[in-house]
Amino acid sequence: MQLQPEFESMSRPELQKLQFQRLQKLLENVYEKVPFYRQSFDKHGVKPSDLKSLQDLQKFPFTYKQDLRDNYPFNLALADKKDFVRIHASSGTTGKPTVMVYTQNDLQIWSDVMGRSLTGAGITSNDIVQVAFGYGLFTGGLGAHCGGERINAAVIPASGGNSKRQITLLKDLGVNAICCTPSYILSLLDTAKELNIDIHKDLKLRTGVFGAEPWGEEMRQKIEQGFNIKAIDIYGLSEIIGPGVACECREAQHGMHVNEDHFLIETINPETGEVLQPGEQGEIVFTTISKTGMPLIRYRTRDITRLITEPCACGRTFHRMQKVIGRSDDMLIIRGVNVFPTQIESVLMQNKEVAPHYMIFVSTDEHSGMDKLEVQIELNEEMFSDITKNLQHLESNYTKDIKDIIGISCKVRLVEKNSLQRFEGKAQRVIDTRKKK
Ligand code: DLL
Repeated sequence: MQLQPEFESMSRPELQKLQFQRLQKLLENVYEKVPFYRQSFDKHGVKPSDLKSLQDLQKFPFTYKQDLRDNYPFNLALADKKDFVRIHASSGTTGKPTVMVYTQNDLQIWSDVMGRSLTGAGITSNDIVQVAFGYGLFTGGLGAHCGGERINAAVIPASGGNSKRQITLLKDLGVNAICCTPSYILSLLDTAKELNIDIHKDLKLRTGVFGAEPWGEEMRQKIEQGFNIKAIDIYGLSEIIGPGVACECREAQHGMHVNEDHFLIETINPETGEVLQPGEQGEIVFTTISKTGMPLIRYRTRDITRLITEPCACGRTFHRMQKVIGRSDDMLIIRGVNVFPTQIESVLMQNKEVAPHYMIFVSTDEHSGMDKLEVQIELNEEMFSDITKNLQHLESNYTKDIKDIIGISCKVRLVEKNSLQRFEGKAQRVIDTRKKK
């Protein structure tokens, strides 16, 4: 099902025409009204009139997170302050937060793309949707909320946390769909077990829409089996609009359709900046072509994935992005080898005795000065009670499996159920205490 088939199933030539018109207007507007873009284009020797086709976007300079920081809080805005109607911010680990402003037009776009995403996930006006993303400066809560209302679903603004109450709401109100981070739904699964909830009898959940952090296919299986639902991946970032930049369809669950009438997507080689062919893995870059608050030109997301341009069974013509492997800045370089935490996760999730909770510790070995990697894994209840199984044997199996995938050895430590931290929002599974070299 599609909310706006007139856009979602547009022919590619029609879509490209629309994209070109919007892009041309945007470049002219930002060049005229935002000093940062005028300077940046001038420095690069390009003018809006150099855009003769969509391909020509490549001639324009990138925008980085640092540019948002340097222009804190509103210097990148295109709109006048009187036209701002919402402000979100991302905290960021270092320095100033980045601030995003929305006009009425932008909130409408956001509701539309979130409404499309929830519709594509199979949610309708007959459904009750529990939004367990955090509400606040983070865009997850309000984004999913407005999308749910856009499609006339009944929205419960539960926000994150208070897991027992979340389960009570799911059960008592007969909730059909939930939106939260994949790590939080796993934590809710534990709570449901603790409360002796019979997932099949007590709950009416059929859909989960999960995002805001990377999660692999194996994690999807654990969630789908655990809750007996379809688990749909949704992607977005505050700078571009929030959740709803791209979302999987229920039919295929294979790649997230990018709302290309609003967001132009490119994949680039993160080192050279060169634009890659569809299918090649690289960093995702977005240009927002219809926002009026704080539009961004060729924004470097740092997210690594690849584009799928083949037609999809659902009939949408928007290209898809594959599940995100991770952020280039989350990539660990351990003893010179590039490691994405999702690679380790994929090994762990393939094993039925592993509860879906793990932590990755990277440190410096005191004696050798070399990088040391330790993965702590929680075993599930059945496994722990099965004392006949040899834990050491399991540890060495996991060590070998992880080495097979990432190419370096690590220490695996199996830990007791409920001993690892749980997350209500985005998980932080990597603790890196290495001294900076
Ligand atoms: O996480 C917006 C969002 C909320 C998306 C709810 C989906 C659901 P930020 O806090 O600005 O915004 O973080 C954006 O999160 O650049 C990715 O690295 C990561 N991310 C978001 N969605 C996914 C996903 C929100 N489905 C950053 N898979 C992005 C992998 C994701 N990573």
